[in-house]
Amino acid sequence: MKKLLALGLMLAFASAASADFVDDFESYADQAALNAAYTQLYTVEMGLDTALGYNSNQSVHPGVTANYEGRMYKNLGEELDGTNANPIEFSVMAKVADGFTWHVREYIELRGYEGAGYDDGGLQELIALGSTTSVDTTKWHDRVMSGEGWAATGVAKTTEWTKLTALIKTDTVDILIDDVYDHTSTRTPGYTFDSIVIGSGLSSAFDVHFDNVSVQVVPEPAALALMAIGGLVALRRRR
Ligand SMILES: [Ca+2]
Ligand SMILES: [Ca+2]
Repeated sequence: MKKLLALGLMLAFASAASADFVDDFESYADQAALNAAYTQLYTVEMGLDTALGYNSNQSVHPGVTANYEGRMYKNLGEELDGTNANPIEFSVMAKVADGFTWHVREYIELRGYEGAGYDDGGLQELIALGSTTSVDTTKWHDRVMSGEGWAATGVAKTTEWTKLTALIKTDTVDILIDDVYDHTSTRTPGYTFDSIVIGSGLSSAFDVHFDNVSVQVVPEPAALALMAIGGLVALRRRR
């Protein structure tokens, strides 16, 4: 019975969290391999760093770039929407280069177009996580295009690896820093997401490394508990 219960719980959790997009950048042997997986948008590429990662060996970074450089995208191959019952968890580990000043415009974006992917029809929604220079430059930032726009979080930027998360629900987006709730933006419901963009493509006087980019639909804890109870009831009935 215990084994069956454990199996039931494992199945409940496995089916609950579907990883729609995860990249820890460890699988790329070189820049050419990264470029085969992503579409580089500018001459100066979003670079693969094979000597620095978050608890790992590799990550990506744009370097110190001039205008319109260091930016790449990848289509998700599906349309994802977040709801209150099943939010999209969009997260990244980010680290500003050692010795940085506040002039850092680097971020990653989850985008939704009218069509099936990046630049296919009109841009409907965009959620960004990272660093910009337009609001309180000392803090980590986020952007919800249909909601608050660019906003500063309550957490200061440092050169330590920091987890930035957007929990996208029906008509709100919760922002978390290192898994601690920071604030909530409104958003227009119904727009679905289809692409990931890494790097701003804007001039930035300091470099930022990105690792563990993740987009996945996750049930709320309450929904998870219900699924676990459901699995338990189902197992008991089978006995
Ligand atoms: Ca890594
Ligand atoms: Ca779309």
